[in-house]
This record gives sequence, structure tokens and C-alpha cells, in this order.
Amino acid sequence: MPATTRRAPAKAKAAAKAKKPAAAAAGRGKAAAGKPVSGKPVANKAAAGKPVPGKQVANKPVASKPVASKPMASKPMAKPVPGKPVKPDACALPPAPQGLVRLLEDDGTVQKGRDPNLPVDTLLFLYEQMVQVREFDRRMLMLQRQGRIGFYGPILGQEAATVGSVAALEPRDWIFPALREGAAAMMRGLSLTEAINQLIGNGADRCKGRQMPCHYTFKEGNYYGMSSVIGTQLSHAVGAAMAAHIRGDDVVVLGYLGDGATSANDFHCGMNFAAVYKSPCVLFCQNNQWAISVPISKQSASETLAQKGKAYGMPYVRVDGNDVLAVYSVTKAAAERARAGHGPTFIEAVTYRRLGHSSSDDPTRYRDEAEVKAWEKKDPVDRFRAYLQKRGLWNDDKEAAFKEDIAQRVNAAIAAAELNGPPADETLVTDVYAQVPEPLKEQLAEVLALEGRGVNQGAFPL
Ligand SMILES: Cc1ncc(C[n+]2csc(CCOP(=O)(O)OP(=O)(O)O)c2C)c(N)n1
Ligand SMILES: [Mg+2]
Repeated sequence: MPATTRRAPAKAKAAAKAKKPAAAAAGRGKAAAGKPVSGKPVANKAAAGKPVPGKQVANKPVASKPVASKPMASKPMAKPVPGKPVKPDACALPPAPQGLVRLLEDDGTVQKGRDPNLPVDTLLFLYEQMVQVREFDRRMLMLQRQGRIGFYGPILGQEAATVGSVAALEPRDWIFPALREGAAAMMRGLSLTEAINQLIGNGADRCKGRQMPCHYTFKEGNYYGMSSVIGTQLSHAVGAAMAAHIRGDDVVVLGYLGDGATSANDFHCGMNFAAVYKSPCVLFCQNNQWAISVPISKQSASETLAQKGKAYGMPYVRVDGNDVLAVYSVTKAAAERARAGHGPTFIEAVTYRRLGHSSSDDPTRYRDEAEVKAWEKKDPVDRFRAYLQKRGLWNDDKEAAFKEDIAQRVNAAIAAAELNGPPADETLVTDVYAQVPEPLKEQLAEVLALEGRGVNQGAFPL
């Protein structure tokens, strides 16, 4: 957690609270003024058929109206005593697991009486971030195909789920990403150049080229480094939120996972700890229908992923992950709930991974292209742009100028990142050992000698 908030006296804390990082100023602070929409799902008639035991039922998104939010009782969270669970609060679990919270129709029409009326700068910030990550993705895949980066994991189709949920947090809140939330780091201020440095693994990369591409770290933006090991970040997220609470930090943690991660041990461990200890966190599952080549129908026999929250005793919400307003609203409500001391919420965002799992994958080998085409029609960026246009906040001229601007930003970032050379050989052992072992010192000296740099230039400790 940021040192500024650690055990600070009340006055200093209030001052720190008022001070927001510049990177966050573009909408998130003001977004708090927007009317949050309850994450309470309603019954989904179309999905109400009882599942036949042993028969897999596909999780199909079905439109249904969200229920208006109830004011949340704000009571201080009980101090958790290790080993002693905190008493459950009065927050009732939502009754029906199948409902899908949705505010925007596919054509961008907002459901009657359901516009959360977010401030204009928040709406434009959401759109800008969605378009920017889409362009970034497109260009990074091209760089990978040209051999300029080694690997890339695209998020095409999932922009609303990531951008909408991150934007619903306060800047002091922490993010524990899964595989496809790199945009979250950029929303918190990681520059495009820094992101590309990481993808290249060059000398300016914070990870010094030791991590796989897309594994950004950004501590200043309260963004935890992503782990490839599926699900492990959940127990970390839940534990970090508990630690923040014990220290008295006013911090909520947003922990992400994919549908595939719901089969991982850490998911169950994290969910259980979160609910029992009322960890102030939001666990956000991007159900993009696929875990590499495994479809959701083979991943889980549950009718929905959202309902898994019920088993652990925490509120759960199923939201249309391609509807940025709905994602923002349910995440905002869940974060406020956690902040008020009522514990975690489990969110399932129903979305779709339109490209391969990564640049190494060929999805045409295992899935029907008709499915991809059907999801293209539910595009989250097009849907939100149509909403903005209907509200008179956007038009074709703005779109053209904006796209040009973003393309230039990405171009400039690529050019700047490619100027950086590779990490120095010394970084093979930097930060790894307090005392570098003799055999490694010898090996490094050999490498440096090969470069003609002499055996003594790599001074230890590095
Ligand atoms: C513990 C573990 N098991 C298996 C893998 C291999 N693996 C990498 S990504 C992935 C699928 C993840 O699917 P999901 O959680 O749905 O996330 P998505 O890729 O769809 O965003 C798997 C199985 C891994 N990285 N870690
Ligand atoms: Mg998945």
C-alpha cells in the first residue's frame, strides 16, 4: 500500500484522500458522483430451465433489467481477529443467480430510466480508454507478427469489462490483474512507451526482460504484477485487502480472474477467505467463454459462474461485460459495499475473447467462426459509441480526429521504446541475490569477457 496512507494520523489521511494522482484525474475522481446502479440481478426467464444433471448448459447472455439500487448502510467494518470470523452483516444475498445486469442495448440505446447519468468527462474517459487499448492491441499484434516482440495476449472484445471496472475504483484502490487487464495499468498512468518496453523486454523495462510480455508491473499505480499461474492472484488480492483493512487504510482491492480460473484451487481459497473475513475486495471474473481451447461448457457445470459466490456466502452479480455502463455501475456498487465494511462481492462479466488466447494460438482449430461473428455484433466499443452519439457527445468528426490522435500516440510510443537497447548482462543477477554466489559471478565474468568488457567491469554487489 502507498506509504502515505500507512498508519497515518486522521488529519494526514484526510489530506492524502483529497490528493489524487494526476493520472487518475481524467474522470475517475468525478465518477464517484455518478449514480451507482445496484448489482442485484433479476430472474432470467430464458435461463430458468432446470439443468439436467451431467448435461452441460451453455451460459448465454440474456438481457434483463437491473433492479434499482438500495442505499447501502454505512457501518464501520469490525476489526477481524485472526481465526475468528467477523459476523455476517445484514446485506442479503441476491435471490436469483441467472439474471444479467444490462443497461445498454446492442444499438446503444439505454434502457428506460436506467441511465446512470455519469459525468460527461467520465463517459469520454471510458470511451477513450476502450479505443486506446483496442488500437494498442492491434498494433502490438502486428509487432509480434513482424518479430519485434515475442508474444502478445490480446483483449479484443473485452475492453468494456476491463475499462468499466477499473474506472469504478478510487485511485488509492489496488488492482490485482489476471491475464487481460494490461489496460488497467495504463489507466493508472503506465505510459504506452513503458508498456512497450515491457513487451520488448528491453533495458528500460521495469522487469529487466525477465517476465513474459504483457506481465506489466506498476506499483505507483497500485497495480500488482500479473502472474501467469492461473488464479494465484486471488488469494493475494483477498489477503492484501485484509491487510489494508487491518492497517486502517481506506483501500478496496479489485482482483480479476478468467472463467478458467474458477477451476483453480486458489479461486476457492480466495473466495472462502474473502467471505469469511469480509475482506474489502471485489472479485471480478471475465467470463470470455474460453480458457485457451476449453469452452465454458466444459469448464463448469454450474448454470452461471456468478452463482459460485452464493456457495461461499457472498453477494454475486452477473453483468453484461460488453456494456461498459453496466460494468461500471455494478463494480462501483460492489466497491462501495466493500468500502463500507460489508465485505466482498463476486462479479461475473459475460463477454467474449474474439481473438486467439495469445499470439501463439490459432482458435480456428477448436471453435466455430460463426460464434465469433455473432459476438462481433455485440461489440462493446461500437455499442458505447452509439450511446455517446445518441446523447450528442460524439460524432464522426470527433471519431476521426480521436482515432488519428491515438494512432499517433501508439506510433510515438513504439518509436521511443525501440530506441532502448537490451538489458545489461549484469541484470542476470541484479536483484536476485543479496550475495551473488561465486559460480554465478564467474559465469557473468565470462559473459562480460565475451563482450570484451573485461572481467572486473561487473562490480559486485550489483
Ligand atoms: C495453474 C495453471 N494451469 C494452467 C496454466 C496454462 N494456462 C494459461 S492461460 C490458461 C487459460 C486461462 O483461461 P481463463 O482463466 O479463462 O483466462 P483467459 O485466458 O480466458 O483470459 C491456462 C490453462 C497456467 N498458466 N497456470
Ligand atoms: Mg477465459
